[in-house]
Amino acid sequence: MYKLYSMQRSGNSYKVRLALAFLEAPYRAIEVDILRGESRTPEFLAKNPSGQVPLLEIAEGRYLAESNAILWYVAIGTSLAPESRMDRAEALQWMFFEQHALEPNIGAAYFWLSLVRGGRDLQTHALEDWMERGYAALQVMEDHLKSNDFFAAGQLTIADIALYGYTHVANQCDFDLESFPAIRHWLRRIEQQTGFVPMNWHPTSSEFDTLDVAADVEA
Ligand SMILES: N[C@@H](CCC(=O)N[C@@H](CS)C(=O)NCC(=O)O)C(=O)O
Repeated sequence: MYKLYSMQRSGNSYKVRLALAFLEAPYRAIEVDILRGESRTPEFLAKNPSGQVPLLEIAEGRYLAESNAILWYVAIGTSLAPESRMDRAEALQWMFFEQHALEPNIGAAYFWLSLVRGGRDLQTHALEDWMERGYAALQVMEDHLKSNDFFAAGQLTIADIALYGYTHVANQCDFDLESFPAIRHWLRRIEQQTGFVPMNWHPTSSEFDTLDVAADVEA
């Protein structure tokens, strides 16, 4: 069974939890509170030198970082990972877009405005840039979705899951989706897919441990 180090309110972590839910793949979730520095302890850095979640332990001591790499790993061989050369490349195209155009802007705004107390005051200098670039990314997505139901291969794939992670919380960090009707329809389309789980969903308590409990188990 996979072991997933993740934080409940991290969009990057949610992307992986959402894919595992669609795939009905069992896993043990270990909550890592990045706001309390739990991803920067020597123990965690030994697992992922980047000090970030999500992190998937595939087998004893075998770790995979980067949400979109994890999405590919868990989805290969399923309908969530396109098969043809072009469909795969297009899924990757959108997943790179997610990491350079969406996540650094809407993800950053979500982190500082929604998760960090006083974050708005700490980041006033950056907010304007995040808004401008975030809206530009949303416009690119809107234009694609005007004539496509999904981002790649004409069906739900990990490209949609990657983009859903932060787009669905954009309204929680000052972005107004009113003028992006195609995005709003796509969000609802994802939410109607069989197996969808919201960001605040977590596996049952027996499978859901905190970092401390996991440390005890491993000791
Ligand atoms: N490119 C990485 C970004 C991961 C990332 O930024 N994770 C954040 C939470 S959403 C984190 O762990 N931050 C803690 C830190 O950097 O100390 C991915 O897609 O997985």
